Formats: sequence, C-alpha cells, structure tokens
Amino acid sequence: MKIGITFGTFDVFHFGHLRILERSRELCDKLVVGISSDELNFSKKGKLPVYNFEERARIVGALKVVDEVFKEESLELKAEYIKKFNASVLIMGDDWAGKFDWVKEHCDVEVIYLPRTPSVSTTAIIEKIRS
Ligand code: C2G
Repeated sequence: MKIGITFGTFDVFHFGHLRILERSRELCDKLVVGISSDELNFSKKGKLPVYNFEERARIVGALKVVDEVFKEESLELKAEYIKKFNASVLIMGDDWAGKFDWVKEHCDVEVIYLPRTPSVSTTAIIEKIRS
C-alpha cells in the first residue's frame, strides 16, 4: 500500500485546501495529513490561526480523502514524520516548491509539488468578509 503524507495549517478551510487533499489522495492509497500546531503557526506567521488546532484537525480528519491526521510540531521534523508513518510520497503545494527536497537525503521518499488552486486563500477570505 502506497502511503502519502502532506502538511498544512488548513485554517478557515476552503476549496484550495480540499483540492490539494483530493489530488494528494489520487497519488496514494492512504493519505496522512500533518496539521500544524497553533504554536508552529504562530512562529511561522506571527499570528494564531482563526480556528484552533483541534478544530482544524477535526475538519480535515472528517474528509473522506483523508485517512489520518496528526499534529505537526516543527517544519524540521518532516523526515521523522515520513518515517513514522512509512510514507513513500510527500505532497505539497508549489508555494513550497523545492523547500522540502532535503527530506530525500534522510528517507526513501518521492517529493511532489502540486500547483496551488488559483485565486483562493484564507487571507483573501478574511479580507473579503472584513470589507
Ligand atoms: N493550497 C493550495 N491552493 C490554495 C491554497 C493552499 O493548493 N489556493 C495548499 C498549500 O499549497 C498547502 C496546503 O494547501 O500545500 C495547505 O495550505 P496552508 O494551510 O496555507 O499551509 P501552510 O501554512 O503553508 O503550512 O509543513 C508545511 C506547513 O505546515 C504548510
């Protein structure tokens, strides 16, 4: 069985999030998703997500294309997570293109960057609601 892994915050879940998860699942038989912790998000973006970790993990975990979710505590732990879940393919959106190629030095994994869904983002949704 081919296990795929992907990572993200998935805050204010939207169509772009759904599409990356659907496309990731097409590349494997089991999809495991690392949801970034509130603390990791704060350190990456300088702000807390709108939805907390438990809410984000519950939403993503409820999707039929997602088989398992776990908490991503650090961007540097990718190789450990890949080994832990026995994943043979790491899938990310192409806003991360090249950024996680280093994991190939630590484990036997293929790294695939899929094109982002255009014109949709959590930030744009928040701005739209605000205005
Ligand atoms: N995404 C997409 N199209 C969009 C928006 C997002 O394909 N319009 C993808 C991103 O490329 C990413 C995933 O959806 O692969 C999750 O996006 P974010 O929640 O923004 O995740 P991010 O904060 O980039 O966290 O270890 C990596 C990080 O945890 C990724």
